[in-house]
Amino acid sequence: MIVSVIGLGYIGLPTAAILASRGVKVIGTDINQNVVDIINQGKIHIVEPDLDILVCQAVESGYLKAVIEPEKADVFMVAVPTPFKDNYEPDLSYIKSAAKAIAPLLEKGNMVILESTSPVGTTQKMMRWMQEIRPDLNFPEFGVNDLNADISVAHCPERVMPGHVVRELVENDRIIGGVTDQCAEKAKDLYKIFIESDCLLTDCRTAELSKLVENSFRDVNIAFANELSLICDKLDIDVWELIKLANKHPRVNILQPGPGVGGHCIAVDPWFIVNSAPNEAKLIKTARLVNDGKPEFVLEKINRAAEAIGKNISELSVACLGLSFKPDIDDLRESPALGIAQKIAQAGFGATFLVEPNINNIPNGFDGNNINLIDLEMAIMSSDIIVLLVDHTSFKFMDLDLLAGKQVIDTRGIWS
Ligand code: SAJ
Repeated sequence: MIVSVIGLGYIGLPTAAILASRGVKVIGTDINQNVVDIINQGKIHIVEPDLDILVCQAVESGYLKAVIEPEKADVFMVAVPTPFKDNYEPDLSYIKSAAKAIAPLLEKGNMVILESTSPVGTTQKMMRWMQEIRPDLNFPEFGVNDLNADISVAHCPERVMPGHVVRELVENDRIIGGVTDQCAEKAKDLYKIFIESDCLLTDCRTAELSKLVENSFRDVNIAFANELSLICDKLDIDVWELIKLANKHPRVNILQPGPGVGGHCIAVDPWFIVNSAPNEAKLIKTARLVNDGKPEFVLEKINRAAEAIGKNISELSVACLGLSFKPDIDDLRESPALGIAQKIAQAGFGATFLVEPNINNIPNGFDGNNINLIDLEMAIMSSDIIVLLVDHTSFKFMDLDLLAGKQVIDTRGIWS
């Protein structure tokens, strides 16, 4: 069996490497020549624990190779991005391109699996895009088992947590949503090659919504914590102590407030539900707005800290600790920490010191004077205002005496 994985990013590459490690021949495709070259050297272009070893072994053993154009295979797995457009409408253009690239290669008996997180109905749309190019092939109809169908199509959304991808790919239960029951059964046979836990069969529409609901559930719960942080600020109560106490109740489990919600999943996926059911998804939409409003609140706190010092802001320096969207990774996508740091850099302070242990250069999008990427201790010693934006491990264990006499805004509650 040959498996073609389209898109060698945070999900496609680990999936390709795990399959290859189980003795499946995998052809990974990516539109970025640089990514293809790096992988073919047995290296990786992202930061993810243990993935480097897995990819190195997969390439050296000859079971994984990367190419720029898809080639013939028995199974095609699509793991491309599904961002949203300016108006929060889903952008399915990457899936459409993948479908158009796969369609000419399809042969009777092939299977196509959509792994990308997608709005309800996308798997069927992907199938229609392929059918338009290949009217000679008999694609299945949603919910109708057909022994004469030439192609199997399913949606098997990924659910792995960045930072734990290699372990979670194998250990997490997996939802397998077929266009028909037959498609789901066939997809299960593939996933059982590397999944050690349950493969849960359903239809592709339910699978699509399940993935969106999982991330919306988390978003709504983080929004609850973020709203509490605003309430506590107004009532002068320590939100971290409050949550710790409330969580002692056997049926209460409040998440942690922060500077907002980032990443390419939780900050994006709930909009796909809002977009498809705008009148019904009221709570989900409000949660998104609460979480997206949190960076403004942090910026307001920084202004108040500057006022408390009583100097002109051009005479003050600010240290921004952390830029990534969550701890101990280099991923800056949709990062509220990055957005806040960029706004601070433009605000007219004398200097902005950035501390991000997981990157080596100042990212794009920083305008303003005197912006420096430096180490933690130096940044704190050189700054009047310290803004903790990401709970990186190294920040948790720093010498807190360094903070004496500084204005400190700890958006993650790690020093309280
Ligand atoms: N965050 C908080 N407070 C918390 C927990 C998280 O502010 O108590 C923030 C984080 O700082 C970060 C954002 O939320 O900015 C998202 O981080 P995360 O760790 O909650 O989730 P992701 O985006 O890394 O991964 C999620 C996971 N989904 C769920 O836990 C339901 C993962 O399992 C999914 O596979 C992934 O999205 C995805 O790819 O969809």
